Amino acid sequence: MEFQNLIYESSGAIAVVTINRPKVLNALNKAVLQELDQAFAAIAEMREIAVVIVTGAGEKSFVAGADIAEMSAYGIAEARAFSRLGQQVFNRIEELPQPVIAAVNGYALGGGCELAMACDFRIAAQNARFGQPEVSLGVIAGFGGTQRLPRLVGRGMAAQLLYSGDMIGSDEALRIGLVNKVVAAEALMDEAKAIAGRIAAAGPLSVIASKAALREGSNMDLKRALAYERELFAAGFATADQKEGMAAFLQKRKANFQGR
Ligand code: CO8
Repeated sequence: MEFQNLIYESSGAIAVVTINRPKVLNALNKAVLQELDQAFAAIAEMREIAVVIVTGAGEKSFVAGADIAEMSAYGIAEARAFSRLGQQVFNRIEELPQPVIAAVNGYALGGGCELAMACDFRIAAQNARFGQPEVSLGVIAGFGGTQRLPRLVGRGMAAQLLYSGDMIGSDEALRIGLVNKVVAAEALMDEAKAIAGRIAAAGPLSVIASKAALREGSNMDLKRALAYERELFAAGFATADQKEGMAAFLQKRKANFQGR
């Protein structure tokens, strides 16, 4: 796939989507959001891709937010449409069947932090910085930050970050559960690919069902969520992968999953 503002690469079952506007620290304008929307719509149909990694071009920034230059002249209607577009794209990432890992290689501010939070989990470089600085621009987070941040780090910490605009470093992000792991900047992509490789080696239908249970269940009460999990669990027993996975265990060999 060819884009103006993104780089799409794949190797085996792992795809890497790189936001590529390094001169403006990979700020998200409408064009980038539209391309992300196209890229993830296409990846959703690619059965050969098991995992996606999202990162930013350059050494300094993952994504330093929505494009302030583009937004500065917006009126209410354009702001609402921009927020809707960003939310739609990030929902698409959250609803992508395959897992998405954010490899956060520097600033993840505003819309950048929101993009990282729409991914399934986050691995950060030591120099990563996170924050929702919208209040310092006279606006609020509008690509899901007020909703995904408290779900990830709890309401108290989300309130502090959203009201103060404070930036936090990677160690604090690890401490509050915003990221799963912090590694040296030069090791970031290798680490993300190593985790992606382990996911890609698992039963693909099981990974897709686990993501669906995690995502859909978090929007349900526990009783309904457990019923949903039960149905997905039972459906697994209609697959060839279940037969293969359990036979491989009993025969003390590595499973060869077919994704059916
Ligand atoms: N938008 C546009 N341009 C940007 C952005 C951005 N978010 N961030 C950086 N840039 C540009 C700078 O203007 C600069 O351009 P130029 O070289 O032409 O002057 C270039 O990138 C390099 O940036 P700096 O010179 O500022 O680099 P520093 O190392 O000095 O500082 C910072 C790095 C701290 C990251 C700084 O650039 C910064 O504070 N950036 C803005 C961060 C921010 O406030 N992000 C939140 C944006 S708002 C948002 O994301 C809202 C999302 C929801 C929208 C809702 C719909 C309406």
